[in-house]
Amino acid sequence: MSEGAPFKAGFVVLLGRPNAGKSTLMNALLGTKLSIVSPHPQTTRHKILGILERPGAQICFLDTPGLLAQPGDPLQSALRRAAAASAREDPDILLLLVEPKAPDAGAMEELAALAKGQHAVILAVNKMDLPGAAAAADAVEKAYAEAVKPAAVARVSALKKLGLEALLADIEARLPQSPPFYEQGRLSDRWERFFAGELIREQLFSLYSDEIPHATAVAVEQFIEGGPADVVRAILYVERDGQKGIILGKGGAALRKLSERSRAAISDFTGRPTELDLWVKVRKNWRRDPRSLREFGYA
Ligand SMILES: Nc1nc2c(ncn2[C@@H]2O[C@H](COP(=O)(O)OP(=O)(O)O)[C@@H](O)[C@H]2O)c(=O)[nH]1
Ligand SMILES: [Mg+2]
Repeated sequence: MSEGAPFKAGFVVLLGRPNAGKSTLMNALLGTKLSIVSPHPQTTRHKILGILERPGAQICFLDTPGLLAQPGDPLQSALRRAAAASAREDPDILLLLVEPKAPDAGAMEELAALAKGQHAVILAVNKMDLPGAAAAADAVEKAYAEAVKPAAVARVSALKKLGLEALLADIEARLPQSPPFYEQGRLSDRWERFFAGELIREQLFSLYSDEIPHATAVAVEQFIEGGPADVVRAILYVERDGQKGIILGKGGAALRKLSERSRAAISDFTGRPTELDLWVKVRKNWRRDPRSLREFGYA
């Protein structure tokens, strides 16, 4: 920041198809793992705020669940609506994230419609570390230049942390003058309790086949700080008895592994020793039940 330059602050919504790398990019920009990541679409179920402090600016990123092409159940529809709604809440910048492959006409049309508004639009082509990415990026950028007319284009690799400084400069240049929205040192507007649930979900993605993490909701019932260790108690809600059996595994071995890995991840996140008490319950077809979707914060 040059001497006396006015402070800037604003909101940047990350939008794109599931798996474009939105959560990986937000984490890379923040330098902290705030949003959980997996190779499976629809890992992100909440809008997650990540606050980046720069010498002259506060950049507030909002990671979204991603615009799924064809929602298959009420949970997926709710996630899709939430992602589209963040774009309509008039952020200062809409950061469209795409992969370096032949442009997906459906996605482009949809993003072009959402990009209409007050905000500046930045197109970022992610996964530039992949072979053949440069040629594919040329084609995607050309198509988006016509359909969306972005104010700036960036090529990045969220995974290898390439191109991030240039992207941040593009973002900062387009933020309005404003005092910061959040107090210094804040990383998010959510509490550790929320992230504990997310870290458990991330372990579900890494330890079980696809069906299980998608069919599971995590409710953190208790998060007690202090003492020799924080005490976290969480319930995994699955849709059917069979899924409960899979999560438990033979003699409960699978659940013990899940529990130990989740405990370690939560402890890494908070920087404090943690005890984790995990339970599994069946809530029949919760993904189709509006009350359950509300209860778990998805609608
Ligand atoms: N090769 C490569 N893979 C990436 C990159 N960014 C994300 N990924 C992978 O893409 C998958 C989806 O990432 P995620 O951040 O969960 O995508 P989201 O659904 O858009 O939030 C994960 O397996 C990531 O490791 C990247 O820059 N390069
Ligand atoms: Mg995500």
